[in-house]
Amino acid sequence: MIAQQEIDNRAANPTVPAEMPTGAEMLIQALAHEGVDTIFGYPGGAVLHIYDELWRARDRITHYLVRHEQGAVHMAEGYARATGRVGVVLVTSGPGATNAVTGIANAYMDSTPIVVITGQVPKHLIGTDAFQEVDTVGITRPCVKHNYLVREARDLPAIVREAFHLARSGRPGPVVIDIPKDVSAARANYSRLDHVSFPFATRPARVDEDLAREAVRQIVNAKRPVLYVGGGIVNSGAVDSLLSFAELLQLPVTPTLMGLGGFPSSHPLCLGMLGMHGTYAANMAVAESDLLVALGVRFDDRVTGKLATFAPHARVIHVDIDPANIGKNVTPTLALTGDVGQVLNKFLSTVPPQRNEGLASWWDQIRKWQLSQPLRFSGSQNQIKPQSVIRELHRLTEGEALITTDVGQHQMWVAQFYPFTRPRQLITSGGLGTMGFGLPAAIGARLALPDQLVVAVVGDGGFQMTNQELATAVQYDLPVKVLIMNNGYLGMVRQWQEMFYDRTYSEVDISVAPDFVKLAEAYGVAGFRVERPAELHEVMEAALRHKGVGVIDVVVAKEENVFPMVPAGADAREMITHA
Ligand SMILES: Cc1ncc(C[n+]2csc(CCOP(=O)(O)OP(=O)(O)O)c2C)c(N)n1
Repeated sequence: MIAQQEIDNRAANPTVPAEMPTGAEMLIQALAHEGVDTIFGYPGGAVLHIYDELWRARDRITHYLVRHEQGAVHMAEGYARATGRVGVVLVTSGPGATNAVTGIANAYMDSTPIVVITGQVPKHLIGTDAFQEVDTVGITRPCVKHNYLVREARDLPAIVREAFHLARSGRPGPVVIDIPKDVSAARANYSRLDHVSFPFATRPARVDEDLAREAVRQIVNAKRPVLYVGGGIVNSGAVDSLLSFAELLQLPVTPTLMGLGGFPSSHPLCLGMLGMHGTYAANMAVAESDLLVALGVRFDDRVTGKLATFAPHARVIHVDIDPANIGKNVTPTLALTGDVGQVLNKFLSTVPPQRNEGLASWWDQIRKWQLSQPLRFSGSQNQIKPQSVIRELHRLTEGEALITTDVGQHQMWVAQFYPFTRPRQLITSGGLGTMGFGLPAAIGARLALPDQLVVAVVGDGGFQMTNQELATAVQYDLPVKVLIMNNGYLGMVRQWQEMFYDRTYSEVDISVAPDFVKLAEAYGVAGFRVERPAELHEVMEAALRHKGVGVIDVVVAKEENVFPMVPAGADAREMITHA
């Protein structure tokens, strides 16, 4: 009997000799050539040739079989963000591709380098509403750096090369390669491409000397400067340069959610996170600053609030690698397009020996804001306060854990109460705000960093979106810990309803939920539960010490709110500091 692959081969190109490699073989070769040893994926009809080939390459490339394609992409994101390497995903056509879209959009918003390979129906069926056909290139176009529909097997090596280059260069992001089934079956000449010239290739632009000198002049002369730093600091590896620059000029620093860990939270120059749930001091400093130095940020609305009154007295210097970010939301008075690490190094070499008289009065003012409105919460004897759970987590892990989160109140409490000290220590869904991100991202991060304690802090809502990936963690012995902040509500939505919709709790009660300890046990995972404040320390300690995968269900106060809060679209000075 002729194998299906051979039938497809012949159909694809009857004249090509059988000894030439198939598209699937070329794909695997090209991936190996990129140094890929890890793929997260889920098989299906359109990728059978590729899976067949992958099986033969299993000593070089390990495939991690997930339980849902969204999980595969988040795992690749966790893997990429923990290491800076490109994460790789393989899924089938149609529903496989559409299930992956949330992850792709998430990676796009958070500038995470991943390559997603999707199967497609054979070329001659494209456009016929074939079984499991979907226009993957069309659907993903707005949320990828680039995507390809591969028409000829012989193009695969160059496309893979270029896709990896695009994913990791400039502002990193997702790239999709859509491969029709007949293309993965077709035979063609394989040429290892060491010297592909990329039409998109962007040579890192040299930092403009004059602009850099002018920027430093403005910074040195500013009376109320603030460094507003984002994920670009982490992606560029600019952490040391940022620290040196801030210390040299004694500049206050406020990181975004994506920038947390890009500057040590415990450093005296650090004002804490800014934005909707940022610290009072950070938001006031930005509101009163005369010079905002924006480094690797994109002026997200969760940071700026009402644009018209954002940093109203400030000149703005914006440094970003992506020219599309410059002037998108806020028009800078001085812009430098380029790698933020290189720009900071240029700044460092440009700082003149004479400075202004110093920032003593600015720092006095900032310290007053810090003292008047520190991050705080009221304790309780009989209810576990969610903020205290994060504090306890910080204590027990000595501040060293790599934390991933879902999206919601728990995510903001992590950002507020777990002081991150190193880049890539917090992996969270910032731009898209994807519930269900935490567990799969933790699995990917743990795989990349086998000696690292990885804790996914999740909501009881978000956990139920991807909890099936516990099976993946068990199958591959990736002992992540899942800390569920269980408030029985879609907490962040409930908070908005309490504050802005007259306490109309419309469709946020999720108290009908599985017993999370039993659910964990059903997956062969150790389950722990904490219901009283007095047990918190002991149970969490035991759970974190547990060698395998662990789920800790912490039953927290149901109606706690995240403060401070700048209401959406409001001026930072309209911040609500407490209930
Ligand atoms: C996939 C998805 N759907 C809906 C939302 C809107 N949303 C934002 S936060 C939130 C509540 C999250 O509840 P939970 O996971 O229990 O976390 P909590 O806020 O209680 O900490 C919702 C529904 C979202 N961010 N992502």
